[in-house]
Amino acid sequence: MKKQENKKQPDTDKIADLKKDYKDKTGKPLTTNQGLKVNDTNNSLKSGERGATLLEDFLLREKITNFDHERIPERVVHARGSGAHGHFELYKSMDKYSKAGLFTDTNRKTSVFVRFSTVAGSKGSGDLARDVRGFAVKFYNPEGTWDLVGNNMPIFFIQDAIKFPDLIHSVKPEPHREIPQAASAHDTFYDFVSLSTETLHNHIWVMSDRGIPRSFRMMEGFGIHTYRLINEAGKSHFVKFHWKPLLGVHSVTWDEAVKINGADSDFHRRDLWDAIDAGHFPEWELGFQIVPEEDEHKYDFDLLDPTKLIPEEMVPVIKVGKMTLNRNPENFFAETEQVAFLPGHIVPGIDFSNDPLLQGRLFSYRDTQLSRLGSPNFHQIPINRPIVETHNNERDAHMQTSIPKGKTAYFPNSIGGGCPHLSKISEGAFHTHEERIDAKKIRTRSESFSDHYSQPALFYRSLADWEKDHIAGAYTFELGKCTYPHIQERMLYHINQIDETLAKKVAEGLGLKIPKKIDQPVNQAIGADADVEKHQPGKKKIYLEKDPALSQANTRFESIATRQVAVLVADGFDMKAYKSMKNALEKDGAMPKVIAPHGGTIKCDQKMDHKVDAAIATTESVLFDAVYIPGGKKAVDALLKEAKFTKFVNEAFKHCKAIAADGDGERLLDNTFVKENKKDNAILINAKPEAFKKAIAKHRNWDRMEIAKNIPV
Ligand code: HDE
Repeated sequence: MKKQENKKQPDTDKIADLKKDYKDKTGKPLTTNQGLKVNDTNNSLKSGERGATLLEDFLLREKITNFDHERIPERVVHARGSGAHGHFELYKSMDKYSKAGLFTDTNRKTSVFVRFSTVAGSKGSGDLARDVRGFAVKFYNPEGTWDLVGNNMPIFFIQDAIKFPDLIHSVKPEPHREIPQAASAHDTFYDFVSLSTETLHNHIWVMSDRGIPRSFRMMEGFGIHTYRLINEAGKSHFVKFHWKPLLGVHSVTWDEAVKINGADSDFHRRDLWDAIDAGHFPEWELGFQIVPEEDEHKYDFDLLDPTKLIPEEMVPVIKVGKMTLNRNPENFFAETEQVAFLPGHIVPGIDFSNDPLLQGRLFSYRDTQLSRLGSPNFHQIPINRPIVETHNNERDAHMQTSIPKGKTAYFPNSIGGGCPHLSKISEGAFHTHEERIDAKKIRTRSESFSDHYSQPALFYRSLADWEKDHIAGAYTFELGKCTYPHIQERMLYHINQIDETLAKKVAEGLGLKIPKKIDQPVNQAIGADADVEKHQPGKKKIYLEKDPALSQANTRFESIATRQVAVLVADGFDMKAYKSMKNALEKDGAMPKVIAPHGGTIKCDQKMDHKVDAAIATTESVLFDAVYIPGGKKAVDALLKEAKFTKFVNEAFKHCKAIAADGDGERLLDNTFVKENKKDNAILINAKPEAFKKAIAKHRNWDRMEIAKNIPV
């Protein structure tokens, strides 16, 4: 991740297009929407100084009417999100697999707009909910826009789109009292999950650290469904899309997540904005997992089943290019809120598979924009407008902003010279891959979709001990919030099918026994007339012992760029120690922030003033990745008088973060739980800044976990 000067970023094609709609009010007079200059926007027109307001007051009416209609419906799912602009560059031509311009032309800088989101919460909910994160990318191509609308987990909860309303109704706040907000830990969700065993794989991912990322910039992204790539010769390969963050995949702990939501519920939104604003542009590599058509049936799972991933051990990810996000939106509503992603937005060289979840999505995303953005003309909104001209015979409708010329709006025509005219495939027209189909029309689920325990078990087996421990904690917390013992037991039964040790731990936490069997059928994902026995999930299969790519223990740990380091100081702090640490951290892109007993400025031992970034009363330990105490006798005496500094360090220690202290700084550590644990690898006392940097790059010292659990903060 390179630090770059934000202002110097050249405009992408899409930014140049958006600039046509920028409105800059600097130095401009206030006018009505008709351009009339206004001399008073503070007083309405009245019948006398103390009289009633007059209906005539068009200024009042325009201002209030606009205000009354400011809100549009929030997204029915993924309501809370944050967006950014950037570009995608290809490493080398992938023409062997796809004829899409963005996968063949290495000279291209494809404009992108990305929106990250949580799923269940409303627009104003906290960023640190335990949830799936949306990872939606809009590629503005000269051949038309392609949307890759994915998540930060490689699989989904359900196998058929028709179940989506049920899934979402179960996780959203319960309908009678609209509780809880942005949380899956409640009765209806576990009722649904325990009766729909296809959900168990995505569910265990949500229970893992993937459900509480440290940053949007430190998440993987996945297209989830199997898609097709089509080359110039018309040959099709199956593909899964992956986004790999160059900063690695990192998460916070549940205790932090709960506290971050209170301390800064915009934590992820702010983190993305600030990083881009500071020139630390987040980057992801795009990867393909390619499966030749002839291998479609060679796996123990069905490629069309969106609850299954293809282990990277079986099909490696080929890195094909890099996406960089380097510009924040100008206006949240105009861009991030109004952007409309549709999996059906496709370009030649990419095509859909028959995944029944994807097929349903192809309907839903266009449909939902009609109530959210209000008109089939939503594609004319600047952020949604393709970078190429569009022409067809669709006409009129609400908020039509273009002025199509001519007499004809139908095809074929001769009056309009046959225009807009059709194009040949050789001229770039889209052509659906001609798949041979010989089948009955039937409402059912393929039996090949019935294996529901093998992949959650593979995921769990592939994790490090600390990750497994977090999962046990998450299940215990979530199921502990479920008030029906029969649902808790049903869940324990399923967890036991995934892993017996895990089930034992969770059962202990819940104070329940693991049932040997439960009321059949468990898989109610089938219709009333289906053969119930046939669709029961079979016992887990082990076709691969472990897939290292599934564990965050195997991610990248090289960089400390953008890591927030709290520097705890008071008047008289040791400037020499501070400067040398600050310079060393900043050299590698970390962001030291001065935290002091009060705001404004603070004096070092050289009597110089230093700007305070946050008064201790206004910030919390959970907002930082590491802590440094530069020392200075007078300063540390002052820090010891303020209990929140001690709490700050104890929390950082509990959350397994790197902590460094120089000189007198050690006295603050001696007032905390660090005192008994100075041999810890990520506790650095009078050590070289390099050692501290190494510890920060490791993200957390999970070896401390057992001690950390007993820290009562
Ligand atoms: Fe979505 N989803 N979804 N979803 N989804 C929406 O579209 C839907 C699914 C995803 O930042 C909605 O414009 C159905 C899978 C993201 O604007 C809606 C089904 C994946 C976003 C919708 C799914 C996603 C959405 C709500 C089951 C990962 C946010 C607003 C068939 C591959 C995009 C909107 C943004 C948003 C429907 C399942 C990802 C209602 C019916 C699987 C990232 O159309």
